[in-house]
Parts: sequence; structure tokens; C-alpha cells
Amino acid sequence: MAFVDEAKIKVSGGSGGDGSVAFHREPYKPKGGPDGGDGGDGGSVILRADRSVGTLLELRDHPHVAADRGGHGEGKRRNGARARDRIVLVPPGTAVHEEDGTLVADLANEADEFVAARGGRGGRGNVRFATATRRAPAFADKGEPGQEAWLKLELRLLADVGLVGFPNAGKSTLIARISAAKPKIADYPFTTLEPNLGVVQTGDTSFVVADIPGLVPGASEGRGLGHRFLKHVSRAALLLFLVDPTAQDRDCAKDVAVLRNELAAFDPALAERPCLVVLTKSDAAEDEIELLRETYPDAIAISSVSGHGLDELLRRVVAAVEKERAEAPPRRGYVRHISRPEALQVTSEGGAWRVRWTNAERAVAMTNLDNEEAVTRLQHQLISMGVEKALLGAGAKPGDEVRIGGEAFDFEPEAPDEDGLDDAS
Ligand SMILES: Nc1nc2c(ncn2[C@@H]2O[C@H](COP(=O)(O)OP(=O)(O)OP(=O)(O)O)[C@@H](O)[C@H]2O)c(=O)[nH]1
Ligand SMILES: [Mg+2]
Repeated sequence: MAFVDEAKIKVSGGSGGDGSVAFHREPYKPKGGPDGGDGGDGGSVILRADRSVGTLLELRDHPHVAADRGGHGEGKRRNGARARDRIVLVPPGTAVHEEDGTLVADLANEADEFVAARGGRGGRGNVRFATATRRAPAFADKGEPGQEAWLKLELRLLADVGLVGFPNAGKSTLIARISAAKPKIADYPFTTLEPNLGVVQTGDTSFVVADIPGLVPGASEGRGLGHRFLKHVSRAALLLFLVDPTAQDRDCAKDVAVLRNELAAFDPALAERPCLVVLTKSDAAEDEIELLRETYPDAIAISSVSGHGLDELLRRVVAAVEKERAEAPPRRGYVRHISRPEALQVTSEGGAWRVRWTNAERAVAMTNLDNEEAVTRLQHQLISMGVEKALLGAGAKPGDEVRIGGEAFDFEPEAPDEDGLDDAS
């Protein structure tokens, strides 16, 4: 399966169901009271980190995610059904950005959740609008529209151990030998084009190894491929620097210094990470390895072909991973709850007035504009919210066009009255 580490998705919460306009009917009783029930709430779109998912492929191919709308209310005070939330599984390590790049959630651990688009509230049925002076309200709320947003998801693999090395150093061969990963292996550079993850099981400990494309000098300026994938090892507890003693085109004694430079240019913290130097292909390069020992006295020599040195390598890796796990607190994923203070705004727009304010837009969206009573109530709501005052303050004149959300109205200002219709709830 292809590895996909970025996806842009559109999430849409379900709208609330409409409230019902209904009147009680019973044989021989001519005038029943209102009994229209409320609409149900719409479902929310929720992103949840789950280990059963390894890539963002599915979301990249199906970027539109919508939750169902709530059921409509009905007569006899029957409320509409609440829609179920739509749960979208993403790999642990998925970071969520808004369109402008703001990081809003980091779903780092299993079961971390983020409400990506809230469903709309159900509209109230006409039974809820009955008062002493308005016994037979012939209107109800429409359901509130669900939230919508474009989000950018970015996957940072949660590798415990990152394999870092020049192209052809033997990274993929090593991961294939110690885990069930089956990467492509070949005797030319840049064989690996996408990161491979492998789970290594040794005794009671299992850990995740990431094999990323080879780094070359200048990778941090965009040369080669490896740099783009360095983020996948940015959370690794341990880095293995793989040095290929058989390389002919360079001085291998300088490999680790060059690799470390490239890491530092990407993220200085990465260059400070605990690391082990691994001299590869020991079956084919005994003499060269002896020479390299002067530069890398603590290095482990291995052969992924003969198996030489692999037990010792795994022992040292497990010790480092366990030490890191014992010391490090569980990684904190987080969800930011952003509340953007929002002011009522009136601007002129092509000969009309545009009102921008979520509260007013929601009130309009929830009003059935074909119903005169409902429109009267909306007008009183807008007055008590201060919309009329703001329009007058901006210079609106009677008869001017006023746009709120997707609707347009004629401006007919009136002073707030006391007939009990004001309820801006
Ligand atoms: N003799 C010998 N050859 C090896 C060993 N490990 C890897 N090789 C060979 O080295 C070549 C490169 O191996 P890869 O595992 O593809 O190297 P890589 O580091 O993943 O390379 P890129 O993906 O291009 O960065 C292949 O021809 C392997 O067969 C080893 O332990 N002994
Ligand atoms: Mg490779």
C-alpha cells in the first residue's frame, strides 16, 4: 500500500433537523394547541487516532467527510432523531492544521480525538414558542447548519528508532532483516523513495523503526529526497547512523559529521538525539571496518546478509529505547480550543449592507423565511442583538438591502417593542 503522509480534507458537520409546526388534533375538539416537536442535533465529524490505520491514503482519495443531519421534528411532540457522529480514524501522529496553517490538534496517542466539524443544533418545534399571548405559533426553527472547514492533515510517524544514512548504506536491507517490512532493495542510490516502517519484536519489547530515503550533503537545501522525510524521525528516541565502509565515492570517516550537519539544519534538536554508529556490510569489508574503528571507536559492525552483529545491535537499541521510555513522560498530544472573539461587523457591499456575525447568521439560517410570523420573530431577535442599531450607525436607510449569510432583506427599522416576541435565545 502506498504511503501517504499528507491530505487536505473538507469536513462538514450535519445540520440540525428542522423543528415541526403541528397542531394537536382530536375528534370533536376543533382547536388543538401546538404540538410540533424539535429537530434532532446533526452529527459531528470527529478525527480519532487509531493504530489500525497506517496512512492518510484513504482520506487523500476521499477528502470529503460529512456527518448526517438530524431528524426533523414531527407532530405529537415527537422530536427528531439525533444523528450519529462520523468518526474518522487517522494514524496516531497525525497533526491537524486549519487552512491558514494554524495547528489545532496533534493526535499523538492512541484514541486522541478532535472534533473537526460540529453538527448543528436541532431547531425548536412550534410547541416551544407558545406563550400566554401567542397560543398558536405557526412557525418553528429550522435546524442550525453544521460547521464546515478545510483541514490539512500531516502524519508524523511515531518511530522509536530512525535509520539515517547516505543512499545505498544498507538501511532498507537492515529493516527487512530485523522486521517484517518488505522495502525495495537495490545496489543503486535512492532506491527508497518513501519511508518504510517496521515493527521489531525482541523478547518483551517491541519498537518501531523508520527507514527513510538516503540523505546527501546539501539535503537541507533540498538536494535528494531524504530531507522531506526527516520529520518522520523527528520524534525518534534513538538514531542509527549507518556508514557503508564499501562506499568508493567519499571518505566514510566523514559520513557521520555530514549526516549530523544535515540533521542540524533541519532541526537542531535532532542532531542532539541519542545515536549509535553502525558500520554495515561487515561480510564484505573487514579491512575497511578496522580502519574506520579509529574514527568510530563505539561503532557496531553488522552484516544484514550474514547476520553478524545484529544481536548486539538489537540489545543496544532495546536498552536505549527502554531507557527513553522510562524517562520520557507519555507524549502529549493536544487539541486547541480556539475561541475567536468576534465583533458584529457592518460593511457596504455592492450597494447593499453586509452584516457579518455568527450569531446573526445563525439566527437567519434557522428561520423559515416563508413564514411571516417567523420573520417577525427574526426581526425582533436582530433588534435585540443590536443588528438594527449597528446598521443605523453605519448609515443604512429604510429600503436599503441588507445581506446576512446567504439571505437578503429590505431594511425596515423599527423601535423595539414590548409585545413579548423578543427572545434572542
Ligand atoms: N554484502 C552486503 N551487502 C549489503 C548489506 N546490506 C545491504 N547490502 C547491499 O547494499 C545495497 C544497498 O542496500 P539498500 O538496503 O537498498 O540501501 P539503502 O540505504 O536503503 O539505500 P537507499 O534506499 O538508496 O538510500 C544493496 O545492493 C544491498 O544488497 C550487507 O550487510 N552485506
Ligand atoms: Mg533504501
